[in-house]
Formats: sequence, structure tokens, C-alpha cells
Amino acid sequence: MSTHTTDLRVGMIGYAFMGTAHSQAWRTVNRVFDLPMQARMAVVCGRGEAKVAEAAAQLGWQEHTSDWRALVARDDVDLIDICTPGDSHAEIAIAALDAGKHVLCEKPLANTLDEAQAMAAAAARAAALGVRSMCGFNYRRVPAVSLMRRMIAEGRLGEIRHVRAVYLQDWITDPEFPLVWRLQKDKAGSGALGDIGAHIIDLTQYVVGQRIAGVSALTETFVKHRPLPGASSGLSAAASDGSGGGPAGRGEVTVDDAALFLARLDGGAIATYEATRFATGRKNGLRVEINGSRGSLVFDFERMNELEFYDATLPAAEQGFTRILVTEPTHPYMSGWWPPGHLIGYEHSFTHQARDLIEAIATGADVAPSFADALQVQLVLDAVVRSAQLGSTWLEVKSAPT
Ligand code: SOE
Repeated sequence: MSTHTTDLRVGMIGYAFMGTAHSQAWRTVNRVFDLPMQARMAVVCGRGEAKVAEAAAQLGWQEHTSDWRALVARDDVDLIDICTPGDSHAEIAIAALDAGKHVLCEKPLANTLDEAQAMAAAAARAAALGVRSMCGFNYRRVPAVSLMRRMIAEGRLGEIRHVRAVYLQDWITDPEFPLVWRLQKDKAGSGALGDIGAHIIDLTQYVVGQRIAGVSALTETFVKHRPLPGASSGLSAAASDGSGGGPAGRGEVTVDDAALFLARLDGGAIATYEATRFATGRKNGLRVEINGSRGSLVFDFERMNELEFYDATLPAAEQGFTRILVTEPTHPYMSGWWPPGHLIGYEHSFTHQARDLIEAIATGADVAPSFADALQVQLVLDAVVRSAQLGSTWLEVKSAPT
């Protein structure tokens, strides 16, 4: 039963995969969590009138528009939720923040470091006026991931020595898969690196409480030209017709298919990262293992309700990896859901994200990941790209202002 007193009127821009996930979160959040504000799905925005009207009806938005500038200027909208490709994040987010709207922006924050810096600066200006902004690194809000952070902060792993993170997908292994927007640098900024590598950068920095301070990287584009897409949808939403001088009917892939890097964290841990869309058979294989002086923790998204824990402080005869089923009411976020043992899924991380953002807006608390946190991720992405271009040269990563 909700005790909210105020509405939070949301205007969402973009309604493909992420927009659908965010819609599910806005629809659900007040039905599950008792919050001081009620999310209202006020307006959804997309480029084509007919399609956005359909999306509004299907996803449950009260109104629709094809003019994001008009949306951002409306007095009856409090929060702008940006679910568009990265090439429009900066322009929309800065306009929204300057108009005094709270902002939730999908990851990665931007396509370039300059854009991310401008967004973080706009967020800092707006924060002084009580405006909140958050970047959508939703995996932070998987209960097992939050629990991982809590246990590490409590010292259960002791001193952190190793961080091992992979994010493996395989949806473009077929060379005939079309040149969708995610494969074009001007639309997406980078490839596997920014799309899924950004998640493991954010997730590991979050759980360990250390920042990446230096990297040595390698990237690869296995399939250099792909068929130009038709007006398709979903993950394959239409790309601009970047023919890129390739074979007839094909365009150049201008992003990485895979990115690997070594890193040092500022608290002394060393780390390896791998992000690829060519891990045949791996659909959404996000796996993180942390080794410390007193134990280890392992999270695997494909078993997202579980955490593996090795406690090296137990008597030798009792040591071994144990499986924690993260469904107890005492586990992060779980008190809102089902009785212990009843599992949750991918979409719940977005609902938890909406919950935390609503709480922060209502109480004036700081938001995490803030645009400054997301700028930190962008600094790492930028260093990875430059290191790879320089033949894996070690590069220091600057620290974003907090
Ligand atoms: C596509 O690779 C994608 O949808 C990412 O963009 C999401 O952030 C990730 O959660 C799942 O995969």
C-alpha cells in the first residue's frame, strides 16, 4: 500500500528495448515499493507519430509526442527518461537539466568524453537547484550484486586483490547480421566496449569501492563490413546508411566487436575485463569474480538470484564455495517481492533503479550512479580506446570529480 503524496510525471524518450524495460519499471515500482512519490507515465516520445502512438498504447503511457524539445519544455513533466541511442544523450540530457527536469539516462552516458563532461557539468549545476540525475547502470540493482557490495564493504573478503569481469554476448557472430546502429560509431560511440563493457566497469567499481586508475587494452572488429539494414527493429533498430566505401550493399562496421583490457584499481586490486559480441553460445554472460585475502565472491547474471561465496576464514575442513540464494527479505530490494526462494529477473533491476531514483528525488538524497560516476566510466572507456589504438600502451585514467 503506497503512502505517496506527490506525483512524479515522467516523460520518456525512446521506446525500443530499453524503453520497454523502463516502462515496465515505471508501471510496477509503486505497486511493489512503498514510496513517497507516485510515478506517472505521462508522455512517451519517439520519432514517428504512428509508431509512438502504438508504443504509448502498448506500454501504458498517457500521451505521446514526436517532439522531444517540446516534451522537455513542458511544465507538467518532472523527469526525463532517456532511452535513445548514445548520439542524442548529451543534447537531450543537458536541455532537460537546464529546464530543471530530473534525468535518468541510459548507459553509456555519452558517445564521447567531451559530451560526458558537459553532461556531468550540467548535472552538477542542476543538482545545486535540487535536480537529480542518474545513469542507468541497472545491474547495480540486481540484489545479488548489491549484496556483493555490502559484503565487500563489511570486510568479508578482506583486502581485494583480483577483479575478473567478463560480459559475453553472441548476437552478431553471423557476418550477415545487418549494420544496425549499435555497430556505427557516430550512433553508438563504441561497440561491445561501451554497450556491455561499460556495465562491468561500473559494476566492479561499485562492488569493490575502487576506481580504475590505469589500463592496457586491445580491441578487435572481426567483421568489417555488413549488409545495410532495412527499417528493422529491436536490437537491430535501423542504422544511418553509412555505406563506408565497402562492398556493394554493405557498410563499414566502425566500432569494436570485442574489447579486452588489464587494469589497476586505485585501492591496490588488479583486474581483467573482456566485453565481446562474438562469444558464440553466450547470450548475456555477465560474470564477475572478486578474490580477496579472506575470501572470494562470484556473480553470474545467468544465475542472477545467486552469489557464490568462499570464506577462507572457516576451518580448512569446512571451506569451499557455497551458494547464497539471494531471495531473503533481508537481502537488498527483496522485501518488496516474493517469499524466499521465489526468483526475480532482469526487469526487476530496472524497477529497483526507478525505486532508488524516486527515493532520492523525494528525499533530496544523492543519486548513484550519478552523472559524475558515469563520467568516471567514460574516462575508462576513452582510455581503453586510446590504449588499443596505441598498441596496448599502458594509460593512466584520470579521476572524475565526485
Ligand atoms: C545489447 O547488447 C544490450 O541490450 C545492452 O545494450 C544492455 O545494456 C544489456 O543489459 C543487454 O544487452
